[in-house]
Amino acid sequence: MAIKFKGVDFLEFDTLLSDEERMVRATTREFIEDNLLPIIEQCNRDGRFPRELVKPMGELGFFGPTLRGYGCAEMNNVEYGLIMQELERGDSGLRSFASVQSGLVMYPIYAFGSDEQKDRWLPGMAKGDKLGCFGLTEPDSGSNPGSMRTRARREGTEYVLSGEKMWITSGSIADVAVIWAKSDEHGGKVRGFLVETDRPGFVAKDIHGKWSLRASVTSSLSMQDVRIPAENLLPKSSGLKSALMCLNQARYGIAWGAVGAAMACYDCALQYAQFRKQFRDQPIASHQLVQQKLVWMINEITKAQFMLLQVGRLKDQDKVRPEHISLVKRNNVWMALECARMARDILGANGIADEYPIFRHMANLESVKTYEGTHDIHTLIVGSAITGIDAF
Ligand code: TGC
Ligand code: FAD
Repeated sequence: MAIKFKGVDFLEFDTLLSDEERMVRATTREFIEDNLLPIIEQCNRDGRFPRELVKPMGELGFFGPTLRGYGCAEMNNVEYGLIMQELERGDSGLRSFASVQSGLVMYPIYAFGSDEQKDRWLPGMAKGDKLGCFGLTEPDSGSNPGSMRTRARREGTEYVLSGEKMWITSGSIADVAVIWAKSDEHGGKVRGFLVETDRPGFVAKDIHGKWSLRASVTSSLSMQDVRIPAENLLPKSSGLKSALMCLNQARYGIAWGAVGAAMACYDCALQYAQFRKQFRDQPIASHQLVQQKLVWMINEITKAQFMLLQVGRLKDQDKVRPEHISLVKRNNVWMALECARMARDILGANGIADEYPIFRHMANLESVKTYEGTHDIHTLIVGSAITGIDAF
């Protein structure tokens, strides 16, 4: 039944893209179709991250694609977004990996790191030779990271880090962790630290039993008096704001990625509805209620595409504000989850089988709705921007 994916473009969105942007999307799409789609259902069943794809992704320039130098691909933000869209059309887990590597590890090293730190880490990370993770969330500190307990104290030429981080993507496969901690030396202000994961006292343990993002590694990190050289402080990080600036990069990519997951669900449901017959030997696509669901999906996917393009162009001009990114993260992940639920419904019983990608996307999107700021936290960020009143 499966017909090759041709993209979703109801309103000639593609006419607003450059040849290069379309080419980056085509390359990523081909990579996912050739390399991820044939194995993803088994990875999801086994709870296995397809690590063998990391190096080829590095060769294609998928890591840190908007950074300048250090072997990065120097793309614009729409190209970056289109990569994330195509990765997540495959699986949110692979997009998650790329979000963390690019937006949450390479970006802070690039933006807040010393020249030595950039030279040491960025070229290897761009190639996929070195992997990173980002430790902000703690067992008792999720939506409100300012309440974190992890501490860094200065002892001579070293910092000593202690604390627990929770729900950390790529935690146990990372070579380096970007750890956010309150630094005694800086009056308890939050600072970023680069912690090599083979340091004594650093332990990463995987979280098992996930119903969502099964093809992604999620870990807890424990740090007991982990000693790092003083030069591992990210020198230009300053306060929680620096950590939140990293989130802007990753949230932006998630907003594009969610559209990829929505497209996968829409495309599958459309094909199924044209093929599956019920009542009078007619395809179920001939029923008005089924059409209504498909129209809802194409309508919302189309709106999301145009919002993203505007946010991407603003980002390229350095005019994007955090609340713009919150608006698209919030809207697009919600929209994708609704598409997944409607698509699952259209497939009837087949909607729960992993012969089709829909239930996997639906389960993944439940995490995507929560991480990088929950749906409701993004509501409050936009609410604060338009009213001038924080309601956290
Ligand atoms: P607040 O006082 O509002 O802000 C502190 C300072 O930061 C500034 N700021 C931002 N700057 C840049 N970008 C942003 N997005 C910013 N948001 C706030 C703010 O202007 C202020 O600056 P200044 O100069 O006045 O000091 O701080 P708050 O503690 O009240 O926090 C507000 C809130 C709720 C918005 C924030 O805490 C938040 O975003 N919470 C959500 C936490 C979150 O998103 N965690 C994500 C963890 S990482 C993750 O989930 C990775 S998943 C990866 C994957 O697998 O894909
Ligand atoms: P809580 O903050 O406890 O929120 C629970 C509920 O309360 C939510 O519905 C929330 O919206 C609501 N709520 C909280 N405060 C308010 C308020 N003021 N007003 C209204 N409602 C409120 N973190 C990292 O640092 N690095 C990672 O790599 C990472 N990867 C992740 C991967 C996965 C698969 C998952 C699931 C999470 C990951 N996270 C990561 C953690 C993620 O960022 C947090 O789960 C998220 O920020 C929410 O925190 P919490 O789970 O503690 O929920």
